[in-house]
Amino acid sequence: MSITSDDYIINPAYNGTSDINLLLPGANGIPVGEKGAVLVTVMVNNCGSGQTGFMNTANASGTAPNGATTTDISDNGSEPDANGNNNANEAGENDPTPVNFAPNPQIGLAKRNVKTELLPSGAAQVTFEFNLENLGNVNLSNIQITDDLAAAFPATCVPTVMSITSDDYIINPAYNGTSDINLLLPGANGIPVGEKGAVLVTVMVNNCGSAQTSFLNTANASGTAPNGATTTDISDNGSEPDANGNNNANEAGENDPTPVNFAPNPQIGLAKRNVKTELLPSGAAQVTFEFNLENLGNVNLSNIQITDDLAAAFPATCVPTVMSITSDDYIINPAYDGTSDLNLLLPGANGIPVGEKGAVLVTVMVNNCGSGQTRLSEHRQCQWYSAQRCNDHRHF
Ligand SMILES: [Ca+2]
Ligand SMILES: [Ca+2]
Ligand SMILES: [Ca+2]
Ligand SMILES: [Ca+2]
Repeated sequence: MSITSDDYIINPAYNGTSDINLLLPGANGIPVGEKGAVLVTVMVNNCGSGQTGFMNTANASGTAPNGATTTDISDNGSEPDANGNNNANEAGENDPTPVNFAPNPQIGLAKRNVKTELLPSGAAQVTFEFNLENLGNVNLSNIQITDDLAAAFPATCVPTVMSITSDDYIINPAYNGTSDINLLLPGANGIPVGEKGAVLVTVMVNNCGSAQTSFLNTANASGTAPNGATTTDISDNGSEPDANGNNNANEAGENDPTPVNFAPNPQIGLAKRNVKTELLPSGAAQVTFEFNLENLGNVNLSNIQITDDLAAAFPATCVPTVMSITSDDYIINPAYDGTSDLNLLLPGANGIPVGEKGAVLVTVMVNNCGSGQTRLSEHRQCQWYSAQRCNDHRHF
């Protein structure tokens, strides 16, 4: 049992029976419009099996400068004045707070397709994340997740489990998704009230054939309450087992299958950032750009290239000169000058695997943009460019 508050001086003698004051008498005030909270934890013993439902209210009081007293009967929840009329002591806002000791075992499971990678061999490597949660009011033992890969990837597909890992549970090393569909070691795992845990599974799928590219897949969770009752759930797609937050994950809209698709989907993504612009006393400007490349699709990409036309970026009379081009991730093109050779990467020399990222840094010296100018300014630069260019180069 405990009583704490960040806002008030609590009454350490509060025991809820002979002393029912939560706050130290005469020691606390509350300014207009302010709020404050008190947290009480109570251990309740010996209720017996016939007594499981309880209703409960608390009372508040305070004194005004003119000596008038104001009181309120608590409302259920965290909002004293739900209708916002500055009167909390009215019908609909004095409702008791229910407490229930009836065991309510509730397990929830979500299944997410983290990554699908199509390999040159024609096989696909699929990674799933399973998120398990105890949504009930009793600890669960003997918890299990089952996922039938033969049902998920039917003949002629041949699924093979490449890895199964968890930071939270003891996994079943014999899981193969076909003859043994238990992800967790049977009898070895439990989950306390309110806790969550995850399991990651990577599966290699071979031999599906070109006609079979779209799959739907569900997993199942189960656990045992202290009274021996069992709770089960069908997985929902994504990482949240109980999207509507009602502590019941096994309902319509929360048992949806997880899609997997083997149709090739090449997707490259590029971002360009102005890391630094340095205006030199000479009137030249030194500009550093960072290019971030990402493989957002499900196939590895070869022959990747980034082009950047500096003559278009900095038109006459500007003279852009590449000072440096570097990358920790790719073989750069040492001949890149941004005018006659626009390729940042050495042609034919670079690839990017599914889900990977990489960066290139380029520093450019820009001279001679305007006669009679000793420094470039954004304002002046914008006068020279068309409106579109001006927006594009606002960083310059
Ligand atoms: Ca009200
Ligand atoms: Ca009230
Ligand atoms: Ca729900
Ligand atoms: Ca569900």
